[in-house]
Amino acid sequence: MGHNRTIKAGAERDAPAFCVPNGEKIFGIPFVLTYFYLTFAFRMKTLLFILLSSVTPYLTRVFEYRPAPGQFINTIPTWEAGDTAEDMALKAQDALADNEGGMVSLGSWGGYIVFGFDHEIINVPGAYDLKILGNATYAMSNPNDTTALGGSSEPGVVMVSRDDNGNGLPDDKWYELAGSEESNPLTRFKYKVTYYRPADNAPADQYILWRDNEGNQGYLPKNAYHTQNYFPEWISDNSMSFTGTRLRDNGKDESGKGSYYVLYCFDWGYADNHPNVVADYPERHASEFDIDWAVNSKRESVHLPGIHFVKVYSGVLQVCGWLGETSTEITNAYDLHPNAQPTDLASPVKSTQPVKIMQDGQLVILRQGVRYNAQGQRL
Ligand SMILES: [Ca+2]
Ligand SMILES: [Ca+2]
Ligand SMILES: [Ca+2]
Repeated sequence: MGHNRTIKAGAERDAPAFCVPNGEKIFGIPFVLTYFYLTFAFRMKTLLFILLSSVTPYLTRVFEYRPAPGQFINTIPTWEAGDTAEDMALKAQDALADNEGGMVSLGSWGGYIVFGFDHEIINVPGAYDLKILGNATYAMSNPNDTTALGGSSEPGVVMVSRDDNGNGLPDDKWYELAGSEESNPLTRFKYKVTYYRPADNAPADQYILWRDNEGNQGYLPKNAYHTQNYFPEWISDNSMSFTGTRLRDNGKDESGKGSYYVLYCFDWGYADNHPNVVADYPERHASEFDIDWAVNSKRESVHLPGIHFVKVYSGVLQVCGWLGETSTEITNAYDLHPNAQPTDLASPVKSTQPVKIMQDGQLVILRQGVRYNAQGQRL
């Protein structure tokens, strides 16, 4: 066939295979026309893809909701007698999916939610890819007039996963997104906490016992505002364990007498950390995440072409007086560029190159989870 002969001839001439002599025909059609048709068809396919990809940018499914104990557990969302873990995941989904705008509380440190989207969120190079909304606010006033941003920041650690085996389920490898506390010496990796079911007559200030893998222990107190059980009712075991990254305590009693706590924001890279919209500081990209922040369990940067699943867990283990334990809340999440197309569908490969990201208008180089500026100085 002319088509094959043309390619061979082209190869022998050490020229591009589609370099067809003037007047030659492919499938009986003049080459120039064929080229035009192919280009047209390709553009139509692209157009069709965009028209047919009626994806919603918002999260569509909650696969798992496993909060740690806390003052909003069994109420946000509400547990009703007989509800199982699956029922509670569905309730969380009803609250969050498809831009519903409800809220889910993750309880104390480690408590988590796993949700997904109806499409792959593409890791657009050099761009933020995902936004996660919570209920953090900045403090209206701070008696100590500090310039640090704070208020009700309850940072949650974000993990991402790609549906590599294509079964639609989050049973693939997970990667944490390394945020601003990645190189903080107070950040504890591979941390583990176990919470114990309280006795019916447990005192309010020693309500839920926790023990960690470093030999520490403490209690989550019960407060007067929330009188329901704080241990998830649908969990039949007498303890719950969680593992992950524990971020340093961010709460401070600025009144000195326990009446006014400020929970300070970390710079970037955590959910429920900054307000969802920071109109005065659009460059802050509050609550936005770049898939290129992903690190593996050795805290080495990895490149993911895209993700389907997100896990968020409460990242701080602290109790702030009458405010109670710090717990991440989630209200929504969405793809920042839902019409992006997959351009690189290769399996995740460990990046040997440093990742370059833009942060607040500055070039930041992320190398094995550590941030450097353009001059190579550690940030
Ligand atoms: Ca990106
Ligand atoms: Ca899967
Ligand atoms: Ca919160």
